[in-house]
Amino acid sequence: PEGPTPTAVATVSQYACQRRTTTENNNKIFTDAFEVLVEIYEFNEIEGPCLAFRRAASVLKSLPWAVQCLGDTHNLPCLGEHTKAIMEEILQYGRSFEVEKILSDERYQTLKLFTSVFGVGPKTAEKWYRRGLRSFSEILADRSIRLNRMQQSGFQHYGDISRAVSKAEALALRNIIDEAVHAITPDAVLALTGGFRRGKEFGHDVDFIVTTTEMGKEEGLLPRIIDKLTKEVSLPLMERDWEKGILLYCDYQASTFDISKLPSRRFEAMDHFAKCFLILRLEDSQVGGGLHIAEGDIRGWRAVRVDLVSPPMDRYAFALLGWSGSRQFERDLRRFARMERHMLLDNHALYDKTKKEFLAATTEKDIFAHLGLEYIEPWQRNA
Ligand code: TTP
Ligand code: MN
Ligand code: MN
Ligand code: MN
Repeated sequence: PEGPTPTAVATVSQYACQRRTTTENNNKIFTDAFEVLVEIYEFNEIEGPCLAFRRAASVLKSLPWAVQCLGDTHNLPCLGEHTKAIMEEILQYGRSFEVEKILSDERYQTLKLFTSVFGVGPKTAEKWYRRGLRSFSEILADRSIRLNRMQQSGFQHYGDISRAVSKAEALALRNIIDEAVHAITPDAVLALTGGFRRGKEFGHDVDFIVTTTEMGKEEGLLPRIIDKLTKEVSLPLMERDWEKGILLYCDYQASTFDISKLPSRRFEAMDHFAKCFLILRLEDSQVGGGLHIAEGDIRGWRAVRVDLVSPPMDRYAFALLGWSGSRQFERDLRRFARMERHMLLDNHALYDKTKKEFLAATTEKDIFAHLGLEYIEPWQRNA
């Protein structure tokens, strides 16, 4: 095969933020297997191996070549005994028996199914599994289960929101939101972030940062956008099948941001910016090239998950870096900052523990420079 060989490649860092990882994955047969193991360890709340397989998958994703034999991996970081045993199985038999056993396990399958519903996390899925529930129809028929509003929407729009969002759909949504925010304030700033900023062709949702160039004016911006989307109708009255606007679901969380707080050490903790988790109705006519829906679907619209986050402008670079992902890239940025630089990084700020001061940034490049890291472009952050 063409392309670089293992020996032609320089040392691979243990940190994803020191690797360039595009959407092209040359080692999918291994990383798909690792991702199943990550899931099952997550369901079982076993952190160590979960992290180990996440890191291993991330290292293999960064390689511009495919691993052909275990010998190819001897210079690579983050590949432990268990990881190599799985890789060996795959190299030898084309599949891993340990992974296949998990895939055919009823508990794994059920938890995977239940957590695929918007608003259902591993805890709830486990609770339902323990009650003996195995399917959506059993959940929906169980009178003792009270679904929250998020889960109700999750079931209501399950078909649509479990279907991938295309880049064309993401761009159509950008136009809709762009129009809404600029009608509210001419100095609005809107940025597509998340997976689509990293160059992905498909995503599970569409993520945006919305703010204003004038500091403080971003307060109240999300409620005004939400209000506008509630009133917005995409079809003439006669043709609408709902009396509602394009806003099908909205969970708004007001800002709890405190400028004086040190960056959080817990990555999984959410940031403190105002944000909303939405489900929007997107019309076929709004998407260049049409909706990404099933053949034979004649509704002419689909539901899409959209996240909006609204940081104050002086936090923009940190929010953009934090919301561009990937999650593994973010984890390793923070770990690198802490372990290698004695600094604390999160979606709000960068703090130097040695100098006991916050480091200002107006661009992502400023943050990489403060950390003494080579700049990694968004499309190289698919760790
Ligand atoms: P996601 O939208 O979950 O993931 P993604 O866009 O990388 O991939 P997908 O195509 O599946 O949607 O999250 C995007 C980034 O946002 C991710 O790096 C984590 C970050 N994020 C926060 O920092 N805080 C939050 O509260 C949430 C929900 C996400
Ligand atoms: Mn996303
Ligand atoms: Mn995701
Ligand atoms: Mn998201």
